[in-house]
Amino acid sequence: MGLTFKTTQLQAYFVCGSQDVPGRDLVMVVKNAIAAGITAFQFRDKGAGSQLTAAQRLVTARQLRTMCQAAQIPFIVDDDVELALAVAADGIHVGQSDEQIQRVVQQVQGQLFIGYSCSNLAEITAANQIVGIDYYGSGPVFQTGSKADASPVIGLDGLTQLVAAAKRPVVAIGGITESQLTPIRQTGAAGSAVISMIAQSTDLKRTVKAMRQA
Ligand code: TZP
Ligand code: MG
Repeated sequence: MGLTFKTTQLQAYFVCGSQDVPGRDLVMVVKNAIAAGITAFQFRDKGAGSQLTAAQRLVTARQLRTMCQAAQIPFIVDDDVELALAVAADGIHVGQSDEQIQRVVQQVQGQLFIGYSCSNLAEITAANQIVGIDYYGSGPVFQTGSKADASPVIGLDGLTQLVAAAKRPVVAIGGITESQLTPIRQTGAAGSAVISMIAQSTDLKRTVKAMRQA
C-alpha cells in the first residue's frame, strides 16, 4: 500500500503524458513540477499524440513513480489498472468510459486509492452510491485544448452544483488558468488538476504556489 489519500493532495494536481509535452522529456517536466511543489501527479499517457510504446510507458511510469515517492506525493495512473498495479502506484484515476468503476474498486481495493471523473449531476449521484471511491474529478470547467473527447464545458456554476451534490472531495479540471484558481476554490472544490498551466508555465514556482494558495 502506498500513500493514503488526503484531500490536500488535490490542491496542485498535475496531469501529464508524453502527448502533452511533444519534443520534451516528460521525466524532466515532472521532475521540475515536483521541485516546484505539486501535491499530486497523474500519469495520463494516451491518445494519438502519445510518443511511448507500451514497454516505454512501463519504464517511464517506474521512473515517475520513484520520483513521486521520493517527494512523498501520490503517483496516480490514469485509466490503466494493470500499469498502476505493476508499478505499485498510490492511486488510479478512471473516467466514465474507462473500465467499469465497480470492477476497478474490486481489483484495487486495499492497494490503490481511486479517483473518478464525474461531469454532471447524474454521474455524481450515481458515484455517491459506490463504496470505495476517494475523490471526483469534475469538468471540463472551461474550454480545453488538451482532451479531444472532453465532455461539454460545465463552467463555474456547473462546478458549484457538482461540488454541492458530491459526497467526496472534488478536484476541478479543464482549461484552468491562474486567474481562475480563486474562483474555483470559491466553488468548494478541493483544488485544481491541470495539464497546460503547468506544462506550459514560464514560471513554475509561481504557478504551483498560486495553486497551493488558492
Ligand atoms: N479531463 C477533462 S479536461 C482534461 C482532462 C484530462 C484536460 C485538462 O487539460 P488542461 O490543459 O489543463 O485544460
Ligand atoms: Mg479516462
